Amino acid sequence: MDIAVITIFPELVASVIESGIPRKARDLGRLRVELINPRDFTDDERRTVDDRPYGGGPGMVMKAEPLRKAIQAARALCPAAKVIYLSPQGEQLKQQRVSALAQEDQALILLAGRYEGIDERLIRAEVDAEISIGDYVLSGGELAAMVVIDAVARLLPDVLGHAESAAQDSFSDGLLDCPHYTRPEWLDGERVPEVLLSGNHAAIARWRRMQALGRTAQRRPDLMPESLNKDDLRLLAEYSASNDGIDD
Ligand code: 9WO
Repeated sequence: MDIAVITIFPELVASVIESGIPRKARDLGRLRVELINPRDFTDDERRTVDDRPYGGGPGMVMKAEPLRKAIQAARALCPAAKVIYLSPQGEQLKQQRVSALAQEDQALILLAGRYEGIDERLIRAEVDAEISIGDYVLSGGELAAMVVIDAVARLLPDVLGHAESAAQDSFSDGLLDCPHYTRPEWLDGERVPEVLLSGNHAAIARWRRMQALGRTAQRRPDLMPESLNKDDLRLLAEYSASNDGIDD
């Protein structure tokens, strides 16, 4: 999958592909990330990419022309790419959208704004979609672009080993994850749940599903499926009745 990121801080975005899963995806040839700096498409000595907002007010606005030229350069590297602007005004990113982006395998051009934003006429002319990673304002779109790169990279073929992809499946249905434990068996007077020491894989899978359902109902009821099958309803009832139970 080809991703071009348009940013005046390429060194910030470069860090996301220097380690971890995105690095593995790149090394496997499953991910290519190009970094394009709009300052390289300016024609003044100061490499100016911003200017004062019409109508006055605080902050500066990113000029259209350097961004337009940067997008053109990105399109030359990533033909038929989808242009995504990372902004607080965008559609909130969810795992389903990440899966769709990874499965479509359409090249992406991620536009990371700075200052107070981008000239609206550039957005209208060049942007296909706006994505937000949450309801807060950052210093720029770069961290959001890195989130998209990391989340998509994990879903590219061969990137996650079988064990990890199995774990991936455990909450790919939108539930929160179950709790995890590792050695030592006792920590601060608390022992690892007995079932996890039993070696009974069916019982372990059942316990993990119960924990995922119970924690989701407790912490993020908005993520709960509209209807649960008989087995899940029973697990949820067991969770509620246990000491991990759901507060009424
Ligand atoms: C800057 C500013 C300065 C003075 C007064 C008001 C202001 N608003 C902003 C602003 O919103 N800057 C944004 C910085 C413009 C678009 C790029 N930036 C950004 C993207 N901040 N946060 C995001 C973002 C992207 C995706 N998901 C969440 C947040």
